[in-house]
This record gives sequence, structure tokens and C-alpha cells, in this order.
Amino acid sequence: MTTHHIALVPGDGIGTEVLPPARRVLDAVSRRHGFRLAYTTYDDWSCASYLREGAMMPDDGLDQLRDKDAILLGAVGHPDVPDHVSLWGLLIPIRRGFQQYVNLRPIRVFRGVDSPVRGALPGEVDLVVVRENTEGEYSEIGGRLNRGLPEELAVQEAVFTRTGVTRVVDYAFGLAADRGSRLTSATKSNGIVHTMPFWDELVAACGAGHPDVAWEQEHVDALAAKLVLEPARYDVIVASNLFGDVLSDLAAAVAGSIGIAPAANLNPERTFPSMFEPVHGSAPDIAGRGVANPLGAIWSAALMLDHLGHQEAAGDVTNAIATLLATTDVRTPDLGGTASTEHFTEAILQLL
Ligand code: GGG
Repeated sequence: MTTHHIALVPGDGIGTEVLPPARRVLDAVSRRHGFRLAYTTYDDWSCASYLREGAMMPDDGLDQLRDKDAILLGAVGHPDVPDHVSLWGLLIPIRRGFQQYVNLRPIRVFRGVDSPVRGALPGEVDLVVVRENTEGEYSEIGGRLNRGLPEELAVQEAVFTRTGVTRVVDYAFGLAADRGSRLTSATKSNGIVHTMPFWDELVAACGAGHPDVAWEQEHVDALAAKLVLEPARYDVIVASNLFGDVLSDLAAAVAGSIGIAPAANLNPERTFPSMFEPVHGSAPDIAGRGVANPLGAIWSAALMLDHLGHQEAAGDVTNAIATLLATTDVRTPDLGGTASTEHFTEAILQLL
């Protein structure tokens, strides 16, 4: 029997509440489909560890993960730890260290979920944001001077490389070709005069190599507005690190709740493990109350199964999510219901 070695990193807040449901779902489908998942859990890689020992993960953290087939992560963030410390202490070192340069964020409006947006009809909105995941605006280059003085200033450099942009844009064109769909590139080259024109040139060069894919570019501000007004017109959106993060959160809210949204941090060459995580953060406001929506983590687990080559098992999980939402009124509070995380998870398990 095939065994896949999975690293579980629950992290902080509701991350620790949504990973156990994802694991129960994984255990159910792996039994049914005849493969085995062997887990190593890294409970202590979190803000609690940072507050105690000054580090989110040990110095040899990446080495501990290197031989795993995939990583399933919950969330990072704590009110007593600056967000940039938690992100740069755990998530970003893993994304960069393992060259997970594609951050894939599928968004669907499921039947039975009320979108706050009039044009977001179930079944019609089914898009994927492909976010560049290792460079761009997420850069440590820059600094702050004259702290506390009236002359205080901060400078932040963005880094766009030919290799870094081309590889993710090429992936997005390939995905659009596979889906038989169109691609939209998010730009802002009217205001950002060096990096964004470079991004646009590299997108055009990739587009020339994919004559089968119709593509367009839109300024990110207009694209954000249209994503709210006409979400169904989009299929594959490719965007820089920051723009992709913002657009995918926006699109997830359009689809009813960020609590459902999954993400795959992919190393397409499979030289290193890929990482799967719900889009949501640690949500300290609801952590510990047992009401977190587990669907983002469960759908992320389905993306992991797909990556590991278990397409049927992954399909079972996404079908169970769709059926649960379409045929029952079991909902966590983010979706307008009163169900607990436990109750929602039981309801999904009954459909598997
Ligand atoms: N589920 C992972 C998590 O905690 N994400 C929080 C976050 O702020 N992510 C920012 C990012 O994806 O760059």
C-alpha cells in the first residue's frame, strides 16, 4: 500500500481547530481509496513557541520537513506577536525554502451559500487565483530610519525577477489551457513604473507562447471592482504576491466566506514538498470557541490529495463539501449558521 508522509503544522488560533477535522476527512478517504497517510505533527511551531523561545520553528525546521511528501498547515498569528514576525518566521521560509512559487487559490460559489454579491451565482463563479509566492512585494529589502523622529521614513523594495515571474505566469497559462479558459493578469503599470511594466512584458512573452489561451491584463484596482460586480467573467487570474493575496481574499469573500477558501503552495517541479493551508488566518477573535469553519482546511487537504496523485479521493472530498452545502443547512457562523466545527465536520464525514 502506498504511504505518503505528511507534516502537520497546526500553528496558532483556529489553525489548531481546523487541522484535526481535515485529518479525520483524510483518514476517511484514504481508507476508502486504499492508500496510507503517515503524519508527523509539529505542534510547537507557532507564536507560542516564539513567545517562549524567540523562534516560530527550530533552526533545522526546513530540514525536518524536506523528506515529507506534503505539508498541511493551519494558520499563524497571535495578538502578542507582530504579524510580520509570525509570517516571516514560518510561512515565508517554507514557501521560499521549498520554492513553492505557485500559490493556487481556487474560489467557487457553492450552491446553498449566500454570496453578499448579486452577480455571484452558484455554479457560475469558479475561478482560480494564481499568486506569485516567493518574491515581488514580499521582500525583506528596505529599512526604517530616524525612528520616532519627524523625519522618520520607511523604504520597501519589491523584487521581480525574469525567472520568478516567468515560471509562475507560465504555470498560469498552462492551467488556463487545461481548463479551456481565459487568463487575466493583474497589473498596475500606470502607477508602478518599473516592476509592473516588466511584469506586463513577461506576461506578454508567455502569452505569445500560448496562442491557445485568450488573455488580457487589467489594472488591479479595476479588476478588484469587477471581481465584485461580475465575478463570473473571470477564470484564471495571475497576480504578483501582494495583488494575488488581496484579490484571493476578496474573491473568497464574494464566494460567501473566507472560511471556505483553500490554498496550495506548489513546487511544481516536485523537488521539494508542497504546502497546503486554508487562506484564512488564526482568527484570534473566534479562536477557542469551537466555531471555526473547517472547510478551508478540508478543501486544502483535497488539493493535497490531488497533488499526491489521488484525484478520485480529492474529488470525493470536494463533492462532499458541495453536497453538504447544497443539501443541508448545517453551517458555521461565518456562513450564517450556528453549527460548531465538530458538528460541521461530522456532517461532512457522513457524506464520505
Ligand atoms: N492559513 C495560513 C495563514 O495563517 N495565513 C495568514 C496570512 O496572513 N497569510 C498571508 C499570506 O498568505 O501571505
